[in-house]
Amino acid sequence: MTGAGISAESGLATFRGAGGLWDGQPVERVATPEGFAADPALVWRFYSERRAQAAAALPNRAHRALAELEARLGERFLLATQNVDGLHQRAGSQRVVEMHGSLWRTRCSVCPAPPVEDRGLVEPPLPRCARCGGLLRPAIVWFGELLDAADTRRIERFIVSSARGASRLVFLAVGTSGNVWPAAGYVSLARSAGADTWLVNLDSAENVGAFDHFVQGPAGEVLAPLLRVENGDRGDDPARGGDGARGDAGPDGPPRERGEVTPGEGRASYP
Ligand code: BV8
Ligand code: ZN
Repeated sequence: MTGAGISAESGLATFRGAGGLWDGQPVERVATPEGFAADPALVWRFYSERRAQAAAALPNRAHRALAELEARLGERFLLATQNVDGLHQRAGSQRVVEMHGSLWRTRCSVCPAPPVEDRGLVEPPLPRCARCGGLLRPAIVWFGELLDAADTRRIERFIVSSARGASRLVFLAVGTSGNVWPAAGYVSLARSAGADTWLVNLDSAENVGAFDHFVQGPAGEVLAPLLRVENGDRGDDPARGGDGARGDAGPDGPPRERGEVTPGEGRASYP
């Protein structure tokens, strides 16, 4: 499960905090259906700027680490992202669920015409649907809107079915503050399914208490070594729950990673 933090080292702003996306624009004006109804030009300007920024960005080491992990685990891996920037796919990830939609798709705000690929920077006059003449909008899940049921079903099925599998499920969240639902709730579903839960994040998170392990630091620096993707040795690799890491882990879980904090136990700073 990834959030805006994994794209920070690619130069894309996160949402919260100083200089965050919500810093410039009040979320309800640009990321809600009501905001779009009130001022569609403002919303299209906001998303066109994000398209321009994302097009100019490159996937970073953390994106690549997850793509490499997928290459190793195949069907035993699923990446659910809150990000709409498409950098995971550009890093080579294929088993990706874009729970909040994508910057690179546009759909009709009125009729159920299927979304279309669209990389355009939109200015007035705003584009309209060829089928019903309704205003087109970014195919993004805004606040107050339901996620696509097929996406939530795919994530939930992966968690539940993995719990029945031979090897232990590992739930890894990277670069997310755990503020937005239902994304913030999947760690608890995974825990209840017996998962070993890890958070890799620059700061603590709203739902940090739901994680067995918190590795604090920039994802671009800590994720690849943690996943041992680059050098492929099987050391204490949380992604190999049930073998490798789990097999030789003591009762208090896998050996501590540098910068790892077990929630509730003081803060370790990442060197
Ligand atoms: C829905 C698309 C049914 C737009 C987005 C339960 C409780 C409370 C509220 C709710 C609830 N259930 C539903 C709600 C309402 C709402 C919600 O969650 N509100 C929150 C704000 C309280 N949820 C919804 O509306 C969802 N729909 O539930 O429908 C319904 C409907 C009505 C009423 C009830 C139910 C739809 C949510 C999806 C909205 N769309 N994105 C766009 O992108 O423009 S959400 C958007 O914001 C992102 O996609 C992402 O999900 C979220 C931002 O969070 P993060 O990605 O975590 O980013 P953030 O900046 O917060 O944090 C970044 C982290 O990275 C930081 O912690 C930082 O430390 C770290 N970091 C920074 N740099 C690095 C790093 N980490 C590692 N390395 C680094 N280098
Ligand atoms: Zn239409």
